Amino acid sequence: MCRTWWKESVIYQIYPRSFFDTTGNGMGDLMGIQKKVAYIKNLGVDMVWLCPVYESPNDDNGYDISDYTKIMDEFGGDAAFDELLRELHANGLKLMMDVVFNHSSDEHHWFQESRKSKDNKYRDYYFWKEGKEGGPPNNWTSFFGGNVWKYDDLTKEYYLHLFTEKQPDLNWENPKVREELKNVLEFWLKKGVDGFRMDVISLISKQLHFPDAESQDFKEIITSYYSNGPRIHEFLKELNHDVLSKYDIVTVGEGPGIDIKNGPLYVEEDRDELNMVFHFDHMFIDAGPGGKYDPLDFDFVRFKQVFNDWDEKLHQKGWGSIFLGNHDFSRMVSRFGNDTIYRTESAKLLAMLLLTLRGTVYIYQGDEIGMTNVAFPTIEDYNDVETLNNWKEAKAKGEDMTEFLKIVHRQSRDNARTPMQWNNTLNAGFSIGTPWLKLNKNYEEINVENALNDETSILNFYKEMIAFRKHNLCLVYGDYECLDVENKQVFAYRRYDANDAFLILLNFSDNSISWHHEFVVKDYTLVKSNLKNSASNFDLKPWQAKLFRKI
Ligand code: ISL
Repeated sequence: MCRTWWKESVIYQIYPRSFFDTTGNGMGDLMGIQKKVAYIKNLGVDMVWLCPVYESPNDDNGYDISDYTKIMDEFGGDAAFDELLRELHANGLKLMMDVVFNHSSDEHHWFQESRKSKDNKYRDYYFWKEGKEGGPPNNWTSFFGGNVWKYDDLTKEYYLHLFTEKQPDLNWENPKVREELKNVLEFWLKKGVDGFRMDVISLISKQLHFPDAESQDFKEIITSYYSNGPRIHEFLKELNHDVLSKYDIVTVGEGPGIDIKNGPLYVEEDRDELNMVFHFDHMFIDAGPGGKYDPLDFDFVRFKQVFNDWDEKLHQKGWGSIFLGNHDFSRMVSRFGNDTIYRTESAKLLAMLLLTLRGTVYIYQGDEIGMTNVAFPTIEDYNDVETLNNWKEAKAKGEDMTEFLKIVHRQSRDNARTPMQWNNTLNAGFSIGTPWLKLNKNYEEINVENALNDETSILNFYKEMIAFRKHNLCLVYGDYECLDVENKQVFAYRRYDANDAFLILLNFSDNSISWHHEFVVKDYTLVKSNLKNSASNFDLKPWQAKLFRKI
């Protein structure tokens, strides 16, 4: 395994709108991130991933871009970006941009032109089709509800949008589109950015005959119809060859429909496509046939199996990305931990999991202080387009909306988007204006200032674990072996190389347990735990995490 900076990196994901507001308009901005560079640096991370900051009408909070080379004014505009990049670099931090190339905004001038007439030179930048039997060209449903085809009266044709109707899909079949997007990458690379996260990159190549979907299961529809289209790898190789390979950068492709079979094809080193992918096998583990708003119980053994399978598949020629939360999912401590009586313990346990697996580690803002899900009392308090569309659909179907609100509490993307909790003053110190999304009321207790002042805080545990990983490259590159896979309570694994060996025991439950295995306690010495005064044995209290080194 050859050493590479991005394999050893810990990446901190920022959702700018919710990070820190310096202008008082209730929305975070780039100047706010700049003010917090010292905080980020102090965590010990190497790189910042910025969710989209470009010009956008914000139908999907920036994932609908109307100008790929301009920074949104509300975030501080181009000058604020240049300043932030300079400040990050001056502090030895790298920057990863989020590029949304599967679709643009309908307010992008390419689409504005494309709509105008069938012979407009931008027409083929998007997918336009005639209807079928008085309806849309096929029966596909959008990620955010409703049919994926929107009728446009002007030219009496439908255009494709896999997400909202304000996010028309770009036509990668058109070489001009590919050239435009390569120029966008070059534009940011020339400014000095250090990498890209590529939004829904698995969807860019379409099945051009647009067959009707013959399944009711949304996961199955994504895999069989929307993702991994016939030219996906050709398109990625072209991007790599023409642009990416010329720079010392990192790339991570996000992708619904990326699974254990096709995932390696995106990232194996000799294929020259991407460095890593974000797959969702663990993140959609509790999604039923209807998607995440049709939730299932959490299957812990399956959860472990996902990490095992991916490690096994990628370890020779590829590289994984390790994450448990982002701006699209509920808070990780509320999902995988216990966010009530064991919040601190379980948040630290999850930190230990993240920072002892093989792969590049991604930490989402606020998880380092154990921020939790929020339960707003009414749907009017929610902002996320996915949440609101699912609500409308459920209502139209006559579902019990009191029950549905409980699903919203559990699954809404707004759980992860409430403003960052800096201190216990007005609006958690996030903004002096009215925040664009309400805060989680628990900010009086859960906030950065408290965490910095408490040496036993979740934040300080993250710092310790990040530093420990950096000093023990065995935790980055060493082999991974899961032990006792069928155990319904404990995630147990070894990391080892020629010089070192670690044993990690994580009790994912509210009950104590004595872990039994052929390993002998006296061969191991305890080096880290999330509880004070932990004994160097295999007994685990509720949500206890222990990391041992082999003597
Ligand atoms: O958010 C999801 C589940 O709640 C996913 O289905 C998500 O829509 C999918 O993973 C794609 O996410 C990315 O592209 C979307 C954007 O809304 C997300 O924020 C982004 O991460 C469309 O650009």
